[in-house]
Amino acid sequence: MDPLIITCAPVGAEVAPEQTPYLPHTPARLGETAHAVQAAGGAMIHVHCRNDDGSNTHDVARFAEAYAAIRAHSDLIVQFSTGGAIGMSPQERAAVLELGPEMATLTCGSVNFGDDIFENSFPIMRAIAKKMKAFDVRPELEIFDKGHLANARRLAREGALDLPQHVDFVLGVPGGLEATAQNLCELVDDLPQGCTWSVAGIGRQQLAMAMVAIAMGGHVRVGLEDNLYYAKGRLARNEELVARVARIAQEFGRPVATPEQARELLGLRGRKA
Ligand code: KMH
Ligand code: ZN
Repeated sequence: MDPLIITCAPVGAEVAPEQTPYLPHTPARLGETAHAVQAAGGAMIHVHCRNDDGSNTHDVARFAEAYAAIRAHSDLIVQFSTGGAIGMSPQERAAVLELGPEMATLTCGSVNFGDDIFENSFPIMRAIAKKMKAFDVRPELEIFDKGHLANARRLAREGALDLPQHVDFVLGVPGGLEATAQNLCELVDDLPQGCTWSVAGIGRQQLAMAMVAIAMGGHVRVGLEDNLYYAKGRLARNEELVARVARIAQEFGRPVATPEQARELLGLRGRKA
């Protein structure tokens, strides 16, 4: 099996700083987290930004500051969110692509998101995909529901998206596909030829999904964006969640990818620093 790529999603848009002292909601704290995540075995960081008061922002200058802090403290693959937070406009979500990160997310369909709707109509997806091509940013396809892979194939048929790509299954969002081994296997069966994949289980399914992915030869995303707890009643630090997955993979006999090995596996090498 290929070395395991561990992605950390340390912030997200849904967790409030009041919920945990470990949310790295400033660029400086993101830089420190990136360092700790790489030391723990992480290869990629999925980035959302906050204002100092913890509110969500997709301000380009704030992302530039976060990007510089992460680069100063780590060699992680930097992946920006274009999902942002519920209520942000598509233009706001896509503006950060102008900074030219190595990767960014492309969510492949709308989905109920708790009591809200995370809106990703075909015009929104086409516009984000087009901007990714223009700024040479590699997409990671975010799949929250079964039909989202069909949407990605439709975008590819239209020429809006090149396939294969790296795909992340985000399972267990209330309103999306549940985080079960059976659902994960069905999604993997349905993957377009040549795609690599990871899974991000929400809440306490994070660890279970990680273990299934390690065994199946997929890759793993962990972090406070998706799960606040290390164990029942015990808040987690991002790097602890990464370290636990790295430890389990090593016990299993699966090596953990360095950022450079991850770039090789994802075909990112030589694209940009
Ligand atoms: N915060 C969610 C509404 C992404 O980063 O691309 C969307 C999200 C997906 O987190
Ligand atoms: Zn995200």
